[in-house]
Formats: sequence, C-alpha cells, structure tokens
Amino acid sequence: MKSTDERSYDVLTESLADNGIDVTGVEERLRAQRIETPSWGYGDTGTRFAVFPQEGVPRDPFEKMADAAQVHALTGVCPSVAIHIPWDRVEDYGELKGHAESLGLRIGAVNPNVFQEPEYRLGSVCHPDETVRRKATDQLLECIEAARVTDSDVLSLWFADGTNYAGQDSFTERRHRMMESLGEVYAAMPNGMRMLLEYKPYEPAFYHTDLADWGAALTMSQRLGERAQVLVDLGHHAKEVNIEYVVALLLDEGRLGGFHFNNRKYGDDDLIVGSVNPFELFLIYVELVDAEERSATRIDYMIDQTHNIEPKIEAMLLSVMNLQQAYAKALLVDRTALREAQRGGDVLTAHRILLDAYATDVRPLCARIRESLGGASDPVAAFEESNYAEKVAGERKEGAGAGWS
Ligand code: RM4
Ligand code: MN
Ligand code: MN
Repeated sequence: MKSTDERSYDVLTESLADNGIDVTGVEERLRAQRIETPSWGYGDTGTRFAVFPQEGVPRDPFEKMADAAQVHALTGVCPSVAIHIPWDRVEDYGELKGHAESLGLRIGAVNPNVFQEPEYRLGSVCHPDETVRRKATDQLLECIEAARVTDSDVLSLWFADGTNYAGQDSFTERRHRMMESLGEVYAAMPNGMRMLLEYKPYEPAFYHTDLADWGAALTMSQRLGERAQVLVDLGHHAKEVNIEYVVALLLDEGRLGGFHFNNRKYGDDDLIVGSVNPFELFLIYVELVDAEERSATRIDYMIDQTHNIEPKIEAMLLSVMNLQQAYAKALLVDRTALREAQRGGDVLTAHRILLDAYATDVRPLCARIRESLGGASDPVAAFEESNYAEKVAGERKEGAGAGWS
C-alpha cells in the first residue's frame, strides 16, 4: 500500500496536471534550485544585548563546514557555503577548500568584514583617512586571493560605512572614495569573478549609510562595470518598501546578482526566511521565475541569518524548505492566463491567479524532490533522529564556539 506521503504526492501532481501544469518541468527546475548557506549561521550570534552560546557549536571554519554538510545531505540543494573573513580566516585556504570538498561541498561567496576593527570607527573604504582606506582595500584584495584559492567566483561586499551626525562628513566625497577603492578591487578580480554590492538603509550608521539602497548600489555597480552587481538582502529595506518591485527592476537592468534571504518584522532581524511574511517571499520568487524564463541570468541565492535562540542546523533546514516551497509555488503560476488577464485589465482574475498558486500545498512535491536528491522527506525530523547534534556536542567540548567577533 502507498504511504501517506506517496498518496499526497499523487493527489497533488494529478490535480496540477489536470490544470495544465507541466509537472515534470516544474520538478526539473526544483531539482536545479541551489541555496548557499552562510558559515556564520552555524556559529554563535546574538543581538547587541547578549550572545547565548549553544552546545556543540562549531569552533572553527572546518567544523562549520561539517554542519553545512548536514544541511546539504538532508536537502540536496545546498552544496556551497559562504565565508566571512576574518571570522573564517585560516592559514591555508587550500586546506579549507579540500576539507569542504571531502564533505561534498564547495566554498561560495567570500565576504570581507571591514567593520569590526577599531580603525573602522568612521568607515572603511569611505573613511576620511587614506591609510584606513588603504587597509580596507587591502583586506578586500586579500578576499579576492582567498576566493581564487578556494575556486570561488563571488566577492560579496557589504559596508557598514556611514555617518551618525549631519555634517560629520561629505556624502559626495565619501562616494568618490568608495568608487576609487572599489575601482581598484574590481580591476584586481580575475576574469569570471563577480562583485556583489549589498545595500542596507541603516545600522550601524544611524544618520546616513554610504550604500543605503538599491539606487546607490545600482549606480555604483554601473560605474564599476558588468561584473559588479547588486545583492538584495530581504532585511535591508525600510518597512513599506515593495521588495518584489525592486527585484523586478534590478532584474530588468540585468544587475541583480545575489540574494540574502532572511525575514524580519522590524529591522534587520535576520530571522528564518518565510517565518514572518511567506507571501512576500512567494511574490519575490514570482519575479525571479519570470526573469528566469526570459533569460539565463546568474543569481546567487544565499541565506544570511543569525540563529540566536533556535537550534542552528534545524533553523537552516527549515529555511531551505521554505525557499523550496516559495519557488515551487512561483513555478505553478499560470503565466499565460496571467498575461491575458493583465492585458485585458482583469484585475481580480490576475490577482486570483497568484493566490491560487500561493494557496497550493506544495509540501508533498518538495519532499519528493529532496528524496530524489538523496535528502529527506522531512529534513528536520531526519536530523533530529540522526543524533548528530548530540554527537558533536560531545566532541566539541574543549574551546569556545565560533562567534561573530
Ligand atoms: C549585515 C549584512 C551582511 C552581513 C553582516 C554581518 O547586516 O546583512 O550581509 O554579512 O550583516
Ligand atoms: Mn546580508
Ligand atoms: Mn543584514
């Protein structure tokens, strides 16, 4: 007799097929979905009030890779891991690459961290003092080298640069300083490497931020060249901003290079993607699917979350499942009917086409995809059954867990 999972899958796929959906095509695209997980999502993180250390947290980048390998094994779609330097600085990046490969992983985006050292109090590449800008630029160049050695082709840049008080510095001069530094970094990237520019409206700077929004990131990337693109972090917008519209606009300009998935209720909360506003996530994927169908642009889909009070590997698994579901639902949108309704000015039909796709329970389909990739139907349950967490908690007793400072 068929299991409940199998029966749910049959019911779902039969009804999709009856509605004219090419189920095999949808499955193929779901199998090709890739989501990069961040090394820092496995370590201890917190708010500015406290960091709550968890048992068994990785103590170094090698152990972070081991945890990331669990996520890939159970989902089948997370073969790459983003690293943050200096949090993940190692003597020998070739060794880190080899270690990742031995676990079935590869190194993804390299993220320079030019915001924690005392010199960076007034900024990094926008700092008024040339020697500080030099130090920051050198750190970016070091990351290009780390990327080269680890076979990564993405340099992902986020700057905490900004000011806290009106009059503190010149907006324009700061912009020019950034252009000069990034121009040097861009020129140093080997062919085939891309630079992603991530914007954020505020925090840690509270008066102005040097790359505050998509416009600032887009114009900077246009100044630099084709291989500079914009990265959208879902937590980096003012509250009412229509992110799916920003996504569509950047896609149309051919400049959307990457994503940082997470979810927020207020500020840059870095909660589990899809935990607060799954409908928004779906609408973003609707735009992404639309663009995928128009051209083959490369977008790096990455998670950028900090799991402060929840277990970290399970949080990552749930995030990946939410992303699979959002993508699956977006793939179910009847695009032909949608265009027709849009052209005919049929407002509610157009809207209901989206609602129908969103309301479809795609969980049996996503479970089947994971299984076909060697993962688990229910990754969180499978992880809990594996006792991996208990095993590493026993092994990782000596020394402190890796954190973000
Ligand atoms: C920022 C931004 C960056 C992340 C840092 C730690 O808010 O999201 O992507 O690397 O936090
Ligand atoms: Mn981010
Ligand atoms: Mn952020």
